[in-house]
Amino acid sequence: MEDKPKITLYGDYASQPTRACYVFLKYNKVPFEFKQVRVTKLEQYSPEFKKINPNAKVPALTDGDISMFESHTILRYLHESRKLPDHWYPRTDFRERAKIDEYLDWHHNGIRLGAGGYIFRKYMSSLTGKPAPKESINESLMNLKKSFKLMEQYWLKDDKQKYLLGNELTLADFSCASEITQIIPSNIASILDGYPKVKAWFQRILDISEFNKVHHKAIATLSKYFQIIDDQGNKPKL
Ligand SMILES: N[C@@H](CCC(=O)N[C@@H](CS)C(=O)NCC(=O)O)C(=O)O
Repeated sequence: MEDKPKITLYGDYASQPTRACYVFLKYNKVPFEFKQVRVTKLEQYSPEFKKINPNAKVPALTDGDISMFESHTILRYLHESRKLPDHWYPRTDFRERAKIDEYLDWHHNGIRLGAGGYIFRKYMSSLTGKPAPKESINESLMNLKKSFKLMEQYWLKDDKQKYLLGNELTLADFSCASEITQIIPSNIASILDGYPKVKAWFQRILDISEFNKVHHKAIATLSKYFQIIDDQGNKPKL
């Protein structure tokens, strides 16, 4: 067997894009080492980590003498360098690949803007000493609804389709579902009831054991922290 250099994934279980890369490695049985960089402890700003990722964000990855950041870059690199099955990100069918890229590019200013934005503003911003104003929390909620609506009408419009881009898993599924996980322990978990296709698709991903193990732990941990903040505020109207 070819001797590959050892992969190290740097990240935090509380980070959505870290979880996407972590689960992808686990699901595909790629050996790797995980080094925790705890964002709540601002470890992403340590000089050692900034040598790996000067952008000071998780996740980051090293593989022998190459290092990289941005979860979608990491996923694509792992797929190609470890020769993982084609369905994740087709090598020859550039049309299918374009549809996956379309999702991956939309992700950052789509679902992440809404879901990540809501959780950061509602729950995490107080950690920075500057809690977000109510209007900006509501703005994230609007973005989240817009994203869920698009998912229902576009990627998940066909009821017979199991995953975002068809009946096989692609990079888009793990990336998107990792972002949605954090909604479950939050005060807006019931928002998914209004988007039944998203809810059913998300449940299908959550039922994948490698995904479930990691995300179940994240939901439990976030839930304890979110509860403390929720006890101090009101439930928003959905
Ligand atoms: N687009 C990046 C997002 C990376 C990112 O924003 N990571 C967050 C955690 S989820 C982080 O490290 N935040 C720390 C900071 O901004 O200081 C990706 O997909 O990897």
